[in-house]
Amino acid sequence: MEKYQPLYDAILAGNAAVARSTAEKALADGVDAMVLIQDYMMPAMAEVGQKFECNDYFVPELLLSARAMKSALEPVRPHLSAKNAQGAGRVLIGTVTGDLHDIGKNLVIALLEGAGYEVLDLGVNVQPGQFVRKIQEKKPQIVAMSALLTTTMPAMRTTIEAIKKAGIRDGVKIIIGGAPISQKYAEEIGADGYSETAGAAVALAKQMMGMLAQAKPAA
Ligand code: B1M
Repeated sequence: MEKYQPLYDAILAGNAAVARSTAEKALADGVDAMVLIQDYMMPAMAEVGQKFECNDYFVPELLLSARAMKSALEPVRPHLSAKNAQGAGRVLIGTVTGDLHDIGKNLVIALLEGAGYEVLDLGVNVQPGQFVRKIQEKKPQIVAMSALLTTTMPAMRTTIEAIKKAGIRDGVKIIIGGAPISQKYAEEIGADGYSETAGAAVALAKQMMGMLAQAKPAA
């Protein structure tokens, strides 16, 4: 798989054009989309994070690498979705208020769509009221929240409280994730589930859909 090392290198170097063209070439060569994400794209972002921690990279480099990652993900996404049936359920997702990180969220979206979920993406910096209004309007079965900063984690609790206050908590399952989040934190704030990775979010969504089906009164 050394052949696609330029994809890793391009994300690390923040070269969006090369990241995209290498991903396209790999897909055309028949490389599995999940292999590209798991073996090249995610490890590259992990190294970007390490470089930031060592003061080797600063915010401008992070922004360039994030742009390269997004650029590579664009051609990869349809290859995840095409394989699976639609109709698994509807998920509303967003990065919580104050938080601009969206790479992890976008991977969660790509994998959920690949598993047949309809995903409504609210984007980043999503205020609790926006979650509430969209739940009322779109009636998703699952609400997913992402947070990457320890300072924005509490916005997940605030959002759950706003959903409760609006009287719509019982109609949805709430799942959360992001680097600083844990199962313990999910339990503490009253979320229904936590997943450490984007891949695990798919299994979690399936579990949530099963719980909703069981909770339905018999006709
Ligand atoms: Co930021 N940043 N950042 N950053 N950034 C981190 C998170 C940080 C850990 C870096 C560090 O110091 N080591 C640190 C947070 C420290 C803390 O909170 N304790 C940090 C900081 C401090 C900041 C700023 C404050 C920096 C500054 O301005 N001085 C600032 C804050 C801006 C804001 O949000 N208000 C900031 C800004 C940025 C950029 C905008 C430059 C850029 C983001 C660009 C973008 O997303 N479009 C950025 C980046 C790139 C990072 C790092 C380097 C990489 C994050 C990433 O994309 N990882 C990050 C360091 C790191 O993570 N090592 C860092 C790859 C991605 C695939 O992983 O997002 O964890 P991740 O997602 C995983 C799982 O967590 C999970 O699935 C994904 C794949 O398996 N997952 C979910 C995520 N969401 C989920 C939701 C689910 C389920 C699973 O729902 C059910």
